[in-house]
Order: sequence, then structure tokens, then C-alpha cells
Amino acid sequence: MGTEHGSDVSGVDTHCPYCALQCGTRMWDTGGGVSVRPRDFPVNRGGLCRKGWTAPEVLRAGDRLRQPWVRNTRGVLARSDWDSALDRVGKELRRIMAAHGPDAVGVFGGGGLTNEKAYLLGKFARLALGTRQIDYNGRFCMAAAATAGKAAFGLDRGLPFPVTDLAQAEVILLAGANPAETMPPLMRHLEDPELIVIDPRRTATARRARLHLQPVPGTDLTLALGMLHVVVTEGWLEERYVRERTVGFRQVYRSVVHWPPERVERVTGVSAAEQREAVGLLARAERSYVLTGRGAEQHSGGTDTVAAFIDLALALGLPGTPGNGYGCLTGQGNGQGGREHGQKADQLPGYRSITDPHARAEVAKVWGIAPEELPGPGSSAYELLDGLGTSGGARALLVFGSNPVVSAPRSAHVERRLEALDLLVVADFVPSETAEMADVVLPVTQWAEEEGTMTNLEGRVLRRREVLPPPGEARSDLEVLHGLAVRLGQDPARFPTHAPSVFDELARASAGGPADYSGITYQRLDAGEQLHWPCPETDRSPHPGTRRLFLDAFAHEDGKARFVVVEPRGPGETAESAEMLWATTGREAAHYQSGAQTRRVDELVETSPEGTVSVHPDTARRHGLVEGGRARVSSARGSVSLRVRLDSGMRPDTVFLPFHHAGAARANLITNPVLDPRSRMPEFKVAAVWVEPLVEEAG
Ligand SMILES: Nc1nc2c(c(=O)[nH]1)N[C@H]1C(S)=C(S)[C@@H](COP(=O)(O)OP(=O)(O)OC[C@H]3O[C@@H](n4cnc5c(=O)[nH]c(N)nc54)[C@H](O)[C@@H]3O)O[C@H]1N2
Ligand SMILES: Nc1nc2c(c(=O)[nH]1)N[C@H]1C(S)=C(S)[C@@H](COP(=O)(O)OP(=O)(O)OC[C@H]3O[C@@H](n4cnc5c(=O)[nH]c(N)nc54)[C@H](O)[C@@H]3O)O[C@H]1N2
Ligand code: SF4
Ligand SMILES: [Mo]
Repeated sequence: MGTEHGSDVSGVDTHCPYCALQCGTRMWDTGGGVSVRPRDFPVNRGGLCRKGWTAPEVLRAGDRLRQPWVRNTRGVLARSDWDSALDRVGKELRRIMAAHGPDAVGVFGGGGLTNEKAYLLGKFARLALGTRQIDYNGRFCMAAAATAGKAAFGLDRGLPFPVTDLAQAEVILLAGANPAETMPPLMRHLEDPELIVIDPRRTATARRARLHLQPVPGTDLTLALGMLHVVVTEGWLEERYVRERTVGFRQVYRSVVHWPPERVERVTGVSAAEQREAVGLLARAERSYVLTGRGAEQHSGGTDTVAAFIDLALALGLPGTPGNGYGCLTGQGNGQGGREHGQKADQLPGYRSITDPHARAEVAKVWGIAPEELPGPGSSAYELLDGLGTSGGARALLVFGSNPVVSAPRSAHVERRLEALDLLVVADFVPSETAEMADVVLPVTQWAEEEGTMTNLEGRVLRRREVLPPPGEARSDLEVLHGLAVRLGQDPARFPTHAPSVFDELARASAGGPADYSGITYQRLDAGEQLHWPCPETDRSPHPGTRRLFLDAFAHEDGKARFVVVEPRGPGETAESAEMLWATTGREAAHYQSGAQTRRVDELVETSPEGTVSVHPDTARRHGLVEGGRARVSSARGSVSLRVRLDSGMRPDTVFLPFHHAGAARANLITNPVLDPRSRMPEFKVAAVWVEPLVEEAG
């Protein structure tokens, strides 16, 4: 541990800017840049993935944004200065709001923003703009698991236990997660437990598993029901736990009787024997966990699928029992904190509902307004994007921390909606594909250039620290929001730019909510305290935070978890001919998300220079594809052009596309924007496609 500020002669303690594991690093100012080393922090225990090691490269990216850019009368983005850029945005926003009302302005946030930024962005939308139209990319990420977790347990914290607990497990079921590539240092905790992996691909994680179940994409819901059937029929049901700690089992039981493993096998392709083996492994273990990732969640039935896996975990008596549990592996750097402070369409700070009169009154009091002045809930991320420039939709959009041109489903359509806007404003530190479309681009600081807090996948609040000055004229997102709020006539004091002041306010605004941060301070974090929310303010000795939730009771009023009845249903679209394949999408180790950051790191680009499609060799032969050749993958939405990779670990009926690449290699040109009715999560993980060889042009 360093000094009071986490710094000493040998560097400053901080965390990797990328994923939700938030690996602990130490960084040094190397004179104009930084270099990082992993440190012995519980989640990464001295490990770091390639993205973490190379994160400093993005600070020095050749095309790093250093001053504002404003589109001129000839339609070209030209260098500008802060006053002109902010004045222009302020004036346009006022004009649009006067003509069309506040809901004509939309705000799109991100799960990579610090807690302070996420909070101030939500406050800016509700107070300075008065719009209902704010949502964020977390809707594309863990929204299904959050909805299911809240329904079952009364509270959603991705992992209700610390990551280090996993190392003591005997068996862990990973449903649609590939941490060997998406959170490599997490694998240090998964060395001893036996793994059961559910994934249509034989991934690096699946290769380390004792048992790999390889279902047809989009059939996990049915698979989970089959496994629940096995729990009941083979006598594994934890009857006492079910009686004392849960409600609703009887109705669930009535629905699973129709799904014996043999019937499930016909739908999922996972043999009845493997289903029984998986349940036996989980049930016989003293300590076991069920964890879900995006593979199980990003479906039009995503919430129900997670609910079915939670039902399975409850039937085995896992959640809220020491050494056992259910968890969702949240993805983005602040994927957990980003969903708590009010940048989600239906939320207020403290993870409270915007329709709850008590929550509205509490937050309004902190903000110094009347509760009636708070707008109501708005549209979800894809619906917000889909409505842009249409009657009733937003005519201006402010984007902070997302690159939807690459990452949103049916991305060519999203691009057309963005083109239809009167005003697109993007705050970013690199010219992302979305920033390139903007009317005004605002250059902001990155991780090593700013102070703040992030909340990792286990609900632990962490400090991000500044060692470098901002490059050029770049400003923090907090300063940008302040500058815009003032131009919209707000009292400057309502939009502080000093991260600790924003944190103090968000802690107060969260008091009494499910994600209560009111007992957390920068001083406590800087002293190295390990604080997981809820951490309420107390009169006496400071609250120690809550490392493990639900051990005594679940968060519903009666303290019991809820079984939820779900009906199996397939993907949002069906294959119309025998020639069609299922396409699924996801991640590879070298790139992060839309690639806006990692496609600017030479070492990572060398590892993965272009978009690919992984195909089983038999399928390749049938479709005339060869290793290293090119293929066109087409769905009802559009086509994408990719390099072929032969992979005998694929199901022959399924191809895989990483979504990190831009232009004609964008996987999201083909994805299906059908939404999960409960969480509004799009179906990123399954689309019906045709695959055909493409002749490479000479030269
Ligand atoms: N390298 C890297 N790491 C990252 C990220 C990144 O972009 N790159 N992003 C971070 C973020 S935001 C997130 S959300 C996490 C995501 O972390 P993961 O959830 O591990 O990542 P994905 O690759 O999206 O999906 C996991 C697996 O789901 C499988 N899958 C596809 N369809 C199905 C299906 O129908 N059923 C099942 N059971 N499995 C299916 C895919 O083959 C894939 O191997 O990663 C985080 N870490
Ligand atoms: N086909 C397919 N599509 C997917 C997925 C999938 O599995 N398959 N996964 C989905 C998931 S889980 C996610 S999380 C999304 C992520 O997709 P995106 O939302 O596009 O995420 P990023 O690529 O991280 O984009 C973040 C952008 O904001 C910038 N940025 C980073 N930090 C900050 C900051 O602090 N302030 C500001 N102003 N800008 C910042 C970055 O430079 C980058 O341009 O993609 C979703 N899309
Ligand atoms: S696993 Fe995640 S937090 Fe850790 S170094 Fe890699 S990207 Fe960063
Ligand atoms: Mo994500």
C-alpha cells in the first residue's frame, strides 16, 4: 500500500481502465507517459492481461483528441476551442428544447464512466436538460442479469461475494462466459475448482473445463430447465433451503415437469447424459457456484434464461449460503457502478427506481428541486437510438463513453438514425467511429489523467488516480458537463468538477437506496479499506461495507428469494433453409469492445488485425470456405465481410464473429435488434445467417 494518496516513490496505485475485474496496477510517470505493472490486488493477484499491460499506449495514441472539433458550414470537422464548442452546443440544445421540448434531447452514457461521471451525467440529463431520454451501453451488457437478479433476490450486485471466494469452490458452472479470454487473471481463482462450461464454442475456458456442454446458441433457457428437472427427479433438491429461504418453487416445478433431459437434448443438442453429469457434479460438491456471462444473457429471452439458471441455483440451495452462490460476471470497468448512479432510463442514484415516489423525494432534496421537477423513465438504449430523428424521438444526442456505430445491434440502421439528428455531440479521447459522425467532438481525459472511483464486479469501490496532466486542451467529463450545464442556465455550484465533491454528493444521494455509498469516503478508500456496497453512514464506528450479501436474508421484504416461472422459447428468428447457420458474437483476448481503444495499440492490432469468422472445418468445406480466405456473412439486416478461421471447436451449425472491428467487418451489421421484453437487452448472441466465400480482389 502506498501513502495516504496511494502514491510513494515507487509509483501510484490505480486500476486497469478496461474490464470489470479492475485489476490492481501501479503506474509511474515516465515523463509524458506512464508505464504500469500489476500489483498484488485480490482480484488479479499480480496478474494482468495484454490489454492491461498496453493500456498506457492509448494515452499517447497518435490521433488522441487534444482540442474540440466542430463541424463547419462545409460539413467538415474543424479545430475549435472550448468556448466556441460549448456555446454552439448550448445554443443548439436550447433551440431544440424550445421547439420540441426537453425529450427531444437524448443522452447516451457508458459503463466505463467513473461513478462520479455516471452520477453527474444522470443529474445533467434530469436537471439541466429535464429530459427523460437517457440510457447507456450497460443495457447491451448485463441488463438481463440485473433484471433477473433483482426479481429473484430483491437486489442486483453482480457478484454478491468477493471474487476470491471462487477459489475455494469445488465446482463452478460457467454459463456463456469465457473468462480465459475476457478476464484472464480471474482464471487464477479458477485453477482448483472443476469447471462446467456451457458455450457453443470450445473456448480457451471450455478447454480447461471438466465438462463442456455445447448447446445450439439461444437454447440455454431450455437447457437450464432440463437441469432443474434432473435436480428434482434425481433427488438433489435442497428441500429445507427451498422451504425456509425461498418462495414459488411449486409453480416452477409444475413447469419443469414438461422438460425431461431427453426432450431438452432434442432442442439444445446437449445429451441427456451430459445434463445429468453436470447436475451431479454441482449437487455433490460441498461448495459450488453458478455464474452467467453474456453468452447466456444477450438474448431476446435473456432475463428468463438467467432466471432459469437462478432457479437451478436455488433448487441446489446455493445463493446466500457460505461458500456457494449465483453471480453474473459484469463486464465493463464500471459496469457495476455504472448501473447504480442514475444514467439508466429508469433509475435514480443509489440504484433506486425513478418511479418510486420516496426515492424521487430523497433525490430531489439532495438536488434542491421539487420531486415533480424530476422527469419520469425514458426509452432503453436501442429504442432511444432507433427513435433518433423520427417524430417523437430525440433530435439531439450527447454521447459519453460509448461507440454505438460499432457496438449497437443492426448498426447500419443506427448509423442512419444518427445521420438524421439535428445535433450529435460526442465526448471521447479518441476519434471513435461515432465521434467521426458528430457535429461537435469534445476531447476528454483518460484514466491516468483523472481522479475518480470505479465499482468492480464484486461491488467493491476502487480509486482511480491521476499522474499525468491532460494532453492539449482535453478536459475531464465532469468539466464538460459543468460547462454545458452553465450554458443551459444552471447554477454552477450544482455541477461540481472536483471528483471528491461529486463523490460526496453521490454518496448522500444514494443514502437509504439499495446501493448505499453514504458511508464511503475518499479518505477511507485511500487508506486502503476494502469497501463493498451497501456501506451506509452510521453514527458510531464506520460501517465496514458488505463483502457478502444474503447470508442471513435476501433483500425482499420477507427475506426470501423468489423462484421465477419461465417458458422456454427459441431465438428471435428462425433459420429459413437448411443452408442457414447460426451466427453468434463475442470477444477475443486482444481487443476491447468496439475496439476504439485497442485498435490503437500496435501490439494488439498485430495479434488481431481484422474481423474474422470462425467456422467448423466440415461446414467450411460445405460452404466452399478455406482458412485465411474471405467470407461474406449475411442476415436479414445486412452483410459483413470477414477473414475465415477454421476451428474444429465450433458446432458445425454455428459461426462466431468477434464484434471489435469497424467498417465492413462490423459484426453488428448482421445482429438482430429484437429486444428482451423484460430488460430491453438486444439479441447479440444469435442470428440466422448465410455464409459464402468472397473472392479477394487482386492487389
Ligand atoms: N478481451 C476482452 N475482454 C473483455 C471485453 C472485451 O471486449 N474484450 N469486454 C468486457 C465486457 S464489457 C464484458 S460484458 C465481458 C463479457 O465477457 P464474456 O461473457 O465472457 O464474453 P463474450 O465473448 O461476449 O461471451 C462469452 C461466451 O458466450 C458464448 N456464447 C455465444 N452464444 C451463446 C449462447 O447462446 N449460449 C451460451 N451458453 N454461450 C454463448 C460465446 O461463444 C463466448 O465464448 O468481457 C469483458 N472483458
Ligand atoms: N455483436 C455484439 N455487440 C455487442 C456485444 C456483443 O457481445 N456482441 N457486447 C455489448 C456489450 S456487453 C457492451 S458493454 C457494449 C460496449 O460497446 P461500447 O459502448 O461501444 O464500448 P467501448 O468500445 O468501450 O466504447 C467506449 C467509447 O467511449 C470512450 N471512452 C472510454 N472511457 C471514457 C470516458 O471516461 N469518458 C468518455 N467521454 N469517453 C470514454 C472510448 O474511447 C470509446 O470510444 O457492446 C455491446 N455490443
Ligand atoms: S482482465 Fe480486465 S482489468 Fe484485468 S488487465 Fe485485463 S482488461 Fe484490465
Ligand atoms: Mo459488456
